[in-house]
Amino acid sequence: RHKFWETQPVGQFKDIGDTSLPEGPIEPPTPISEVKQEPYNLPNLYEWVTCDIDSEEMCAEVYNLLTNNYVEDDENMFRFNYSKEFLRWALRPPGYFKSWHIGVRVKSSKKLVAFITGVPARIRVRDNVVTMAEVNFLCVHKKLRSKRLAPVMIKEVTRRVHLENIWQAAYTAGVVLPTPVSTCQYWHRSLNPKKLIDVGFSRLGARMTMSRTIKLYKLPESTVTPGFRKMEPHDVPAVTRLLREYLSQFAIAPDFDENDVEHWLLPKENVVDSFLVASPETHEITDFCSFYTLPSSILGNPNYSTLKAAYSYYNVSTKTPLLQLMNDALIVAKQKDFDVFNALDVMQNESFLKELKFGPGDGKLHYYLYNYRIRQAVLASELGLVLL
Ligand code: MYA
Ligand code: JJ1
Repeated sequence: RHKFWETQPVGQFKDIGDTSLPEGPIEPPTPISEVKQEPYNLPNLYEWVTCDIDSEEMCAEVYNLLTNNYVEDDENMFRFNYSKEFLRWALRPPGYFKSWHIGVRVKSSKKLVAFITGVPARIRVRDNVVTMAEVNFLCVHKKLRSKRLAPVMIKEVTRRVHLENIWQAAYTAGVVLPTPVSTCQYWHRSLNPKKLIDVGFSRLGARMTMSRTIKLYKLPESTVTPGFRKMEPHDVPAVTRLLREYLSQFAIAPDFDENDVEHWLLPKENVVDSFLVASPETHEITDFCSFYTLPSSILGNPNYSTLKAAYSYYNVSTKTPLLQLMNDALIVAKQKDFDVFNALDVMQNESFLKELKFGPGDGKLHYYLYNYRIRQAVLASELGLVLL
């Protein structure tokens, strides 16, 4: 069934329920000198390229490939449209390796036709902090699909990760592969219901009119929590402490230090937004919320070309109820003109989704680990990890 994945060190379907298998690495590391030193062979017309995402020209090529060929919904109405600034952010975290930003070109025309990336991350799985690659942005041009290019790309990124003495990876996908460590549901909160309905992202509910729908999703003009403000650079140490403590309760979560928090959570215009609650008296930071900006192209609509979506990222509540904190996040997202606020049912998100009028989407997201066995799939609510 899975000619490629059956050959890889990942949990296999046949092993589900086998409690004799130990949790942890599936195969041991090998000496770096034994890692294949040359790239895998591509079909003759193609060549590998290491993408310099700092270069405006290269970044534009990657952006164009993804804009035209990356992930779509099941009815091909929307396609993720990661911005160049977002790609630069996603691909250059602390300690990143340029060699993990891998493209494939047509030799003759130099056209970029495929892409895959890794970035390093420390991820805690229960009690063990493991250095991993987070693999993302796997994309093969539409005209080159089903030619088994993806397995070569995955093997090549694996080889380059091994060369850095890293032996595990984490990744997410909308498709079922051997074998998910967890499966999450997407939820959507309408901010601009008229546009969402006009473009086919959502539908008028039964016995609902447009004006009743608009009223249903109305939000206050401004946030309600005293001390709610944008995160600033001087907040990095306090946010790191708050987030580390919060994430410690989940089975799988990133092990963020201050450098990671500075990179992943300090606000970056049109890329990531972060807010916190500072006690008006003590200035103590008690709560935190964040979301990232990922628009989708609207395919074939005469009136609209882009859906502006915010995606829930990391949220921590210790004093402000999570429901109120997230309602404030919705209010700022609305102020910033987002059309929809998306969230997965990870961490404690279930506690606010229904009450804040999110509805379940038609998409699921499966989480995977490479070369790390989990005895039993974890619940979405035990996941403390959000990939981009
Ligand atoms: S998830 C986002 C993936 N991208 C898209 O969905 C964009 C639109 N689609 C495409 O560009 C193509 O359809 C892709 C497949 C490139 C996805 N993850 O070349 P093929 C397996 C893993 O003939 P194509 C993301 O970016 C498939 O089961 N495997 O197929 C995370 C089959 O294998 P098997 C996938 O359609 C990526 C084989 O590929 C995926 O032309 C994490 C078919 O190859 C998928 N999303 O191309 C990658 N889709 O026969 C793994 C299909 O066995 C990283 N396949 O079933 C692993 C860790 C590596 C590092 C390890 C370090 C230690
Ligand atoms: O966005 C998604 N679905 C939308 C649009 C559906 C359009 C028709 N297929 C959706 N809308 C309903 C919203 C409605 C609002 C009011 C309340 C009730 C709900 O369901 C889905 C997620 O649900 N997105 C996708 O399918 C995109 C792909 C998701 C998997 C991506 C994995 C790749 C990432 C790897 O890093």
